[in-house]
Amino acid sequence: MLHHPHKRAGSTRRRTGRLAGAAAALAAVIGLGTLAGPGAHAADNPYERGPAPTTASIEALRGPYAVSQTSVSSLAVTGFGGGTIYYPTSTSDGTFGAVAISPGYTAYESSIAWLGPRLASQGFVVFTIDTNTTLDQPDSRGRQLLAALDYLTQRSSVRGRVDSSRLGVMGHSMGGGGSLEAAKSRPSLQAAIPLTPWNLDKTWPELRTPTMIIGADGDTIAPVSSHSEPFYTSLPSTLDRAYLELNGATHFAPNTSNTTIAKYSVSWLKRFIDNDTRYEQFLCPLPRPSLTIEEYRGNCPHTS
Ligand code: 9J3
Ligand code: ZN
Repeated sequence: MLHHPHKRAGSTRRRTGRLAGAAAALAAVIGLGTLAGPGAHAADNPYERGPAPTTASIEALRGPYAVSQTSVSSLAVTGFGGGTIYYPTSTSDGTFGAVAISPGYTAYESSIAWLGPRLASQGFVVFTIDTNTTLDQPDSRGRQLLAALDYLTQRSSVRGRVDSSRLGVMGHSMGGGGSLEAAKSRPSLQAAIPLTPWNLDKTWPELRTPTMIIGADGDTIAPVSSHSEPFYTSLPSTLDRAYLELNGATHFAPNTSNTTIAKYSVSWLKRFIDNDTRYEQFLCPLPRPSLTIEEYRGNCPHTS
């Protein structure tokens, strides 16, 4: 976006008639059209990244950005167990929002690795982490997610690519419980997405972060009746919040590539980390039950 001054000078929709045609023709003649990358869309919203989304684009295995990755050794960090950073390769679109993702009890980074390139290719820096020990509890996982975000924005090799004011957290199971803990302790976080979350604390009225809780109807480890549903219900009714219950899914649905998880996660992160209202269409009106959605609850329209 930063190298497209023709797009920043005035949005396409403000040009009309012959002037618009002339501008388009000039852009074509000097080859700007072929330079236009994923960030070519005119942005009144400075955080908007990538082209206008479609159902196909948010369901795709990869989004518009090519992705690079770099490994972070546990020996090089404190407060969490290292991990892998996935990030858009291009430096032409300025900084990106970022999200840290924790695995669950006894599990490793590899168990949530599919989310790295899937989300980064849509225009986020994504840090999938290992925890200090695989037995760490949700409160510890929450602190570790925050330590990982601090490392990402302050010390990592990609810190210059990250907008430190636009951060989010995700996690599976105890890592999802950890994402609730992280949001509770750091209200400046812009989005949280707990995935089949597990936590002994059932009430989260303290959260100020827009939160989408994703549960699974067949989860017998963190049953939605005693985890995801009370977590969602306890969030402030004034908060932008959502509850997505996967249909025909188990506790381990977030451990393999899952298009329903991906498309709604991308939409939530875009809507609240990037303030990108182009994604509101996938969240409001509330998605209806389907072969993949058992139930969806939330507020519409969103208020933040
Ligand atoms: O991270 C998880 O999978 C939590 C579920 C669990 O095994 O809790 C039992 C203590
Ligand atoms: Zn509580």
